[in-house]
Amino acid sequence: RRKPRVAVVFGGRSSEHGISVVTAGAVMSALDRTEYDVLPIGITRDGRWALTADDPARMAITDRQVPDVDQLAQSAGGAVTLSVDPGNRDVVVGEPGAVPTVLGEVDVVFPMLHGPYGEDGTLQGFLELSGVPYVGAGVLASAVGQDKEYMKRVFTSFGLPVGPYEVVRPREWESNRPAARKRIMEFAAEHGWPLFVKPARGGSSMGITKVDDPSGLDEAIEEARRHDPKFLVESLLRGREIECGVLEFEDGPRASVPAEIPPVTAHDFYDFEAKYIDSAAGLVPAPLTEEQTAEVRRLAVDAFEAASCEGLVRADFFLTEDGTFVINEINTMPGFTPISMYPRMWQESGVSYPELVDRLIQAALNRSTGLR
Ligand code: G1L
Repeated sequence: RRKPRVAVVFGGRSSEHGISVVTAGAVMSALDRTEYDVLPIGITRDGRWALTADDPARMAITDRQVPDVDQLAQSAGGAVTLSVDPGNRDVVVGEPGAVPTVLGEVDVVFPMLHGPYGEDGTLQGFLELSGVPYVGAGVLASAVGQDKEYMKRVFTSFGLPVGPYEVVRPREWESNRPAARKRIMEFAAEHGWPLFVKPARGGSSMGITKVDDPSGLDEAIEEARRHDPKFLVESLLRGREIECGVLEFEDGPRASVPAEIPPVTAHDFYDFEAKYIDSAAGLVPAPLTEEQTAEVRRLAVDAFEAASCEGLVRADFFLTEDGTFVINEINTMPGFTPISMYPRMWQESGVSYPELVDRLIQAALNRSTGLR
């Protein structure tokens, strides 16, 4: 029996290029080499694909320097063109213009790219067309997880509690700003200030502004629209921030113990580790009552099912002052270093980091490919 070959795809044209490289290195270190062959495929900051060395040590942060696919690619002989032959899942690499080399079959892809073209369903669609199984969310769940409007619409239609929001589409903003502003002002009159203005798509907290009064609105909208022409307005939800991990087991999705993210302090905000590794500060398990814990775990699995997730998801909630949970968002590609919240919640639930990586690959391999 041949060992399954796992292609780890990382880097990419995103502001989180470095953290993607670090995370891919951690996944590669955790992969049991007696069970799997590993093919590291980096994508440079300008979008070229490169086969890099199987050397996780070089993918770690050293002296506060975040690694980079360009560096890794240089030492591995430079960038190459790379494609997947849909017929037989062969990965083909070649210097531009030269005779391509067939590297052989890839059995499963571990996609580790942040934002557009990585976690929004486009890479997943390419892998579907190529007939290659891949870890994590499919096309639909990835797209839902990337679009805050459709995320809320899906949750609402499945009976999950969401906070108040208003959406402004590009056509409305471009053709009738006064109407859009009026709608936002009515929203503020009903729900109060401050408001949060957020780009509809895109990860992390990029492009999000807290607006305290009407004078800051237009600037916040401009900032959000630099990331996405569609934006959302949300009200401030007072309460505690609770997260829960969901992982697909052989018999279906299960929820981890929940975690609590304490309010951000000025120090944390500028802390290098906190910013780049999405780590540390969370309390695992969250200090909740038994009933609250059961409730948030049930909601997390419901969110996984509502968005048709596969493999894993991290569901983020607010426990509001009246004691009810509201779902804020799901993340189909959560922070995934061993000290990130998702792996920590599973560690505390009895699933180690290497076991997590193994379960995700097994779930991907067990999924049928093609039409389902
Ligand atoms: F493939 C998984 F398991 F679904 C997966 C892929 C990527 C989980 C988590 C991530 N996370 C990342 O790639 C990132 C946080 C480094 C950037 Cl989105």
